[in-house]
Amino acid sequence: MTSTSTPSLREQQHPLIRQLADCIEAVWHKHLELSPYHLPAELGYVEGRLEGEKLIIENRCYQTPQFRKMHLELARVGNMLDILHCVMFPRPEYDLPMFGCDLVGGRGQISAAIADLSPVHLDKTLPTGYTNQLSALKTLEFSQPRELPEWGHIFSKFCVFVRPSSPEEETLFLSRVQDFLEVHCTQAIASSPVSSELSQEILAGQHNYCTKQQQNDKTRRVLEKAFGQEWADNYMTTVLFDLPN
Ligand code: BLA
Repeated sequence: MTSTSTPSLREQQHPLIRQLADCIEAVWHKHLELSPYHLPAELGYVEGRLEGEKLIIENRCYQTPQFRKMHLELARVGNMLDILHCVMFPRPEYDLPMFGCDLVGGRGQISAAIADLSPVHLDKTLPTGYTNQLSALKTLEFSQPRELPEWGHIFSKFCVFVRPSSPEEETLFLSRVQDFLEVHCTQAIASSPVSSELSQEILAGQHNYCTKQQQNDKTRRVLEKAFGQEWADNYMTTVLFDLPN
């Protein structure tokens, strides 16, 4: 098959992944002034093999005045594993949380759906505007909530981590991510740069977030099996969770 006749990865993925990818990009385009962000050249589109199955990774990456890097990644391993990964890294001159989202599924079922606006302050507070708007959202009930791993204390009390067990729960998750993104984008464009002292603290908070995310053994294992240990480590530390300077 030639590349022109290959349908995009998104069209082959689980419907929730497709819808969430479309939703993320729609909210970004609606509120933000996007410029391209260039990933290390050879890492925009990647193919490897995992247990005989083809692993495909497709990246889209932007930046804006408030965000250093906005990364949306879609990945698929044969017909076994479908993944959406998204992180928005604010520029440390702005007092903004980290938006992160991960959807992992296979064989028609999403097993892990997580989304959060994660604090970058030691006391785990979010900016007041965020706390007010997020507290006003309805508390959601899912029939299969999931337990955070040990490194998961980086997430806020608004974090949603579930195994969605019905189309209704999938829709509920999708609309909550949309709420997070609407809050995040409108708060971000209304925010002003902070003092360099505060900006140092924010930078340290972002470092901590990335360092903890790099400890996700489940992500690391998939990448190591397909591409080897060195490649996986490089990818996790330069593409998925690179530390800002
Ligand atoms: C879980 N992430 C997982 C799982 C896999 C991946 C296979 C296990 C699924 C399950 O337990 O049902 C794999 N995720 C990947 C891969 C990529 C990816 C290969 O993004 C990229 C190519 N992870 C994130 C972000 C968050 C996140 C931004 O990338 C949160 C904001 C969270 N993923 C996250 C958490 C788990 C997970 C908390 C569960 C980890 C655990 O239970 O130990």
